[in-house]
Amino acid sequence: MRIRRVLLALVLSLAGLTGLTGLAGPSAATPAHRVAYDRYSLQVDGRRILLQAAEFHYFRLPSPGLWRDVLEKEKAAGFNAISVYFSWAFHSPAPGEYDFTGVRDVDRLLRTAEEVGLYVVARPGPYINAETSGGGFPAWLKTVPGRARSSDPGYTAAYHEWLAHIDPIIARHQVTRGGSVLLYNVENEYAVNTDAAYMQDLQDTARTDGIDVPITTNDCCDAASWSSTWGSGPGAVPIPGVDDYPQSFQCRAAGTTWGPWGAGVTERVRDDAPVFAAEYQAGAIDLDNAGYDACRDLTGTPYTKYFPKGNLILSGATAVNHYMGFGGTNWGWLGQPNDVYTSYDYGAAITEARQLTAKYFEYKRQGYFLQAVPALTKTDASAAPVAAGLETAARTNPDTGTQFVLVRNGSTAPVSSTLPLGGTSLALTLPGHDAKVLLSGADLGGQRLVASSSELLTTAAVGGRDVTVLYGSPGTPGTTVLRYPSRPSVRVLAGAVRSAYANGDLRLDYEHRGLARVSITGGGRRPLLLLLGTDDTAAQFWRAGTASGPVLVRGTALVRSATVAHGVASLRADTDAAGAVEVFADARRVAVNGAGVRTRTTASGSLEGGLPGPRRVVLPALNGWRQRAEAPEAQPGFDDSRWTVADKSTSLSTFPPLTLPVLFSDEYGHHAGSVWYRGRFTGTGAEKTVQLNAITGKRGNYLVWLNGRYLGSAAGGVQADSDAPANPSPGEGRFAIPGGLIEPGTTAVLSVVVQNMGNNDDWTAEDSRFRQPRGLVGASVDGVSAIAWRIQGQARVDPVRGGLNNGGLFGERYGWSLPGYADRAWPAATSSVAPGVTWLRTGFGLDLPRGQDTSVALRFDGAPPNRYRVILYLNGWNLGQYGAAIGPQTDFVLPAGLLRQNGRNTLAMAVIAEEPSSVATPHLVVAGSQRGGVPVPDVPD
Ligand code: IPT
Repeated sequence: MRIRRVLLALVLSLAGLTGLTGLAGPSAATPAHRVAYDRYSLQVDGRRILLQAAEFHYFRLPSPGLWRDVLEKEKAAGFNAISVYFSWAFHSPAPGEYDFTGVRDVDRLLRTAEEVGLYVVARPGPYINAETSGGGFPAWLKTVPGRARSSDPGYTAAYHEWLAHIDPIIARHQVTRGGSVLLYNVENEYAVNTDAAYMQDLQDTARTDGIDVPITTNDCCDAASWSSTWGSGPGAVPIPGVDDYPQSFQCRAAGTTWGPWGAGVTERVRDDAPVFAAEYQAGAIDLDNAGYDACRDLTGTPYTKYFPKGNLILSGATAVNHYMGFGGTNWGWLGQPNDVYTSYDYGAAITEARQLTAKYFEYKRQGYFLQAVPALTKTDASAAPVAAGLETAARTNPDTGTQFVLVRNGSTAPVSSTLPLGGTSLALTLPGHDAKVLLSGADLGGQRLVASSSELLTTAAVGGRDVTVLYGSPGTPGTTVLRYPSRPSVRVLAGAVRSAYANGDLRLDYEHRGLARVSITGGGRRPLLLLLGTDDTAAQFWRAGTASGPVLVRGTALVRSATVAHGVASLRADTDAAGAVEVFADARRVAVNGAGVRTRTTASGSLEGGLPGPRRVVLPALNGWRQRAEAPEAQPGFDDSRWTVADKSTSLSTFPPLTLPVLFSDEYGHHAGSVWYRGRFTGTGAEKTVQLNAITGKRGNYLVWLNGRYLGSAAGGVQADSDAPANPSPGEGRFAIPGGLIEPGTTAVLSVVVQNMGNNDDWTAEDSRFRQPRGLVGASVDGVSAIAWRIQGQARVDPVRGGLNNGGLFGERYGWSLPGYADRAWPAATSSVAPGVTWLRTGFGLDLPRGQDTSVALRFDGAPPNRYRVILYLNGWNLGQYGAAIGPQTDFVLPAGLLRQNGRNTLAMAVIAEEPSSVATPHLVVAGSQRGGVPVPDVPD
């Protein structure tokens, strides 16, 4: 027994953590490859690729150990690529300063993609949109002359600096150099300022920097706006991509809306390049604050069946990127405030807490199918068979004759019909808003499929036979016809399946229910185990490739990878409950996560055993809070002599200051979070009103004091852009001055703290939007001719957490957010706070079960508060903002790695209160726990 264990351990360690799988994707440490393409598809070393990418933003998951977790989950769903924006702002806190270490280590990201076996569509912008502050432009770009997203020299010099840093990293990871980067995307939905010289320079610069994979760009909504230059002129890209968001972003409309933004059929733009769906909607931003569950509903399983399957056949796209595969978190001041709050969950198939949702399994059903039938990489539109009451469309591979037939039900009620396919008539029932892609005339391993009304999940050659999984909606009829030179022997192992053989065709009739099993031998072909399931039972299968062929697994919550050696099939798998596992592999024994599993051989020739579930997780209560009020800046005697004098009279913003001096925070180098202003003037005692204007982006506010007396607060403004009418007085606040507060002839001090929520994007490529100022844009006191101002924001860039983590609150400047800060002298929290800024801190220890992936979140009970807002820091990392003005969010994910899973943690809350308030403290919750997972090292402080 002991010896067997040691042997097993040896085999496992030899097998390593390799991510090689049978689904077409790059493999680790492979030599350089040749990339080509034609009108049908991309090709690697002459092999056609069907690119199925999931969009992933590393900057929204600040724990590099978890990148592997998400990438393995994408791979396990049948995706063979990720599409990745690289955010200039995330790496560059100031001109000339770039950071690619720690949570910014994109070389590690690309290495991880290689190890997992995923191609990468690299999207370094320079403009990325993506609901990031400035659309990825660093805020300092607002102070650089020259229209952004144009060939203006000022902007050109700035983006050349970014590309000079990011391109070499991308270049060394190209498929052509043995890496995983297969496509390089310049710009993003560049449609309004159509500066061809700029588009050309982006490509020329990439080529000079060593990019030799094909270049693409993603165009939006109306591809025609760029088609003139997409042909052959300057700026034309070789492989244009088109973005499609059929369901829009009004998540409250979930359940009642269906394709308000069109049919989602990707336009063919060039005849000599494959159709590329550069962004295909796979979730939604929460524009109407419905919460991301509603967004997941809006883009749920029916949507995911109907639209992407329709697009596959109607457009023939052989490259699709699903936006988002995993959304993540707008931590720190990363987000663009007008469209998103802290969570960027996106209603994606994988939640912000890294949990798999129902629609993940729909992507898996499709992903496995797409990789199972190579004939799909080369098809032309063909005449479709007619099925009464249903929409049909077809494509055919000109070389193999394999036909792919889309059958869709656009109504909400089920439709039963018959479809003539492969010389036979198939009975079909489609539930409302359902779609199927049916196959006819396909070679599947050693088998010949004539036609089927069931959809194909996958087919795997395992141990000298084919194991093929077909499925359909539960309770609907299914027919599968297979061709055999002579009569085969058919044995129904489970379920009710009728078979008949005539004229070379074996016809199987059944109802989709549970999982039927049919063993077919003889007939002049290699043996076949046919598994006939439903959507749900098919989705229980995982497929992983090994050096000696594929392995199929039924059960577990996730199979990350597999190896087979010396008769042992070794899986890396997660379980969320104790249960059975069934393994189809050319092996005699099974091991899961390094431990041998006792198995029996089933009638299906598989190995079946039981696996333990996760251990119970107990989270500590959060108590022992300590509290301290700050905002000494509000007091007239505060020493601000080291603050920057704000005395500029001009700015590059197209928004004219309402009063002078210019108080825009970016002009003084303060680009993120809270900004303080102190203004001095000599009073007469007759002053009645302070009038202020602040632009913060949506969701921001500001608080005002005069001579230490709190005057009140106001909502920050959003200056006009092409979406909104011009507002001559954005973010206006008028504050009455109490009698006697200003003594005649003395210096009065005005103190203002402004919440800068992040910058507008530059989607329309008009500088007026992107260059909108942040901070005070107007300040006057009636009868006062001049106010002398000083400004203070973020004190320094946190070397680990980066320039977007902190703003300029007193506590942030003096380390109150950090784990090492000594708060022992702070009194116990009362939770009642005065207007202004108050901090609460506590610590907690965790000892989460090892070898188990526990996702932890911070939860506030009840509705978000109206009168105060909270900035949350876990071990110094700004992981969210809570408050009714900010968004509906009450749960905040604490990513493992930032969260010390087996150690001490510090939680700090900066409470910014507009009125005296009683502050609710949060508690810890388990957002999911599975035995398994990947090792997640702590991110160093
Ligand atoms: C498309 C952008 O290209 C992408 O960056 C992101 O912002 C996405 O939208 C929405 O999440 S733009 C398209 C919706 C017009």
